Amino acid sequence: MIRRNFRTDAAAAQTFIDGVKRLKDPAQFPWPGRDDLSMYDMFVFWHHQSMMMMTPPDQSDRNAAHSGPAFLPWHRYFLITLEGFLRQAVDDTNFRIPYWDWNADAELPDPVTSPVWSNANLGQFAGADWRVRLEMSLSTGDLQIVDRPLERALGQGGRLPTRDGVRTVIRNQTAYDSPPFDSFSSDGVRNHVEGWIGRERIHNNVHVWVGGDMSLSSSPNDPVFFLHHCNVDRIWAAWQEEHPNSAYQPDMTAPDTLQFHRIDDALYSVFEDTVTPREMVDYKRYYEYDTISDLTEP
Ligand SMILES: [Cu+2]
Repeated sequence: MIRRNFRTDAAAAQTFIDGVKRLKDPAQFPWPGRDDLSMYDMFVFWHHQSMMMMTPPDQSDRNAAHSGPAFLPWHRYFLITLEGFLRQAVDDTNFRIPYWDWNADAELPDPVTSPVWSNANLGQFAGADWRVRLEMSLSTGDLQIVDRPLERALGQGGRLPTRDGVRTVIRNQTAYDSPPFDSFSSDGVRNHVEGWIGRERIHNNVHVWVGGDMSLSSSPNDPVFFLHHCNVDRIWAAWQEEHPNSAYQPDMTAPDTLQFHRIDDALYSVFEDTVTPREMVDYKRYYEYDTISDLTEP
């Protein structure tokens, strides 16, 4: 039950690639009630919907899965759910999503030349076979049906975060989050890792660096979304190991305006199940990482 390094573990990388291709196929994994769409496309819909749900509705910063405390547990839940479908797709109960260690690519003279983007790896998803079927409309913001290849703009904007920068955030941020629990002024590891404050702009910067479909609310169209968020989750895991006495915030004494983000609130889901941030804290119930020491050593 180990999440491994996509860059150095060819078997984990290939199994991930095989799995997402099967999950993307409406014949193998149909999205019930939606003609010609697959369960993979359902994850694109779910992510987009989370961004459309402002929490609370009278502001435009915090939504059900971003710019607030639930950012880390919501994406952990999102990945665990996809991981379950991938296990079915590849028929391997031990399979776990690999992570993209973009700190390693940041050290290359030109990160675009990373093996991650070779045609044997993620480069193949920018070809004719992988189709984007749902995308965020740039004019209305709504989700619309399309049929086109994936778009990327590697390295044309943004910057891959440095390992030193990530280590500094993990070491220095002692709180999980802090009032007002938004993107503008909250201190704590969540806002630094999400990338609204600090020098590295960790999670956001990688979305911008990949560009194209990764810069939209329909960003899970690019399979690298899941490898990227696996590494974001690994940073949270490393921080949890470094700060075992720092609790998730906020608890249930926070006002209703923080619904979807308090520790025992249901995370926004398209499924019937009720999963809370508290249930996402102990990730070792689901998986472990092959290493986190690269993020915690001085
Ligand atoms: Cu997201």
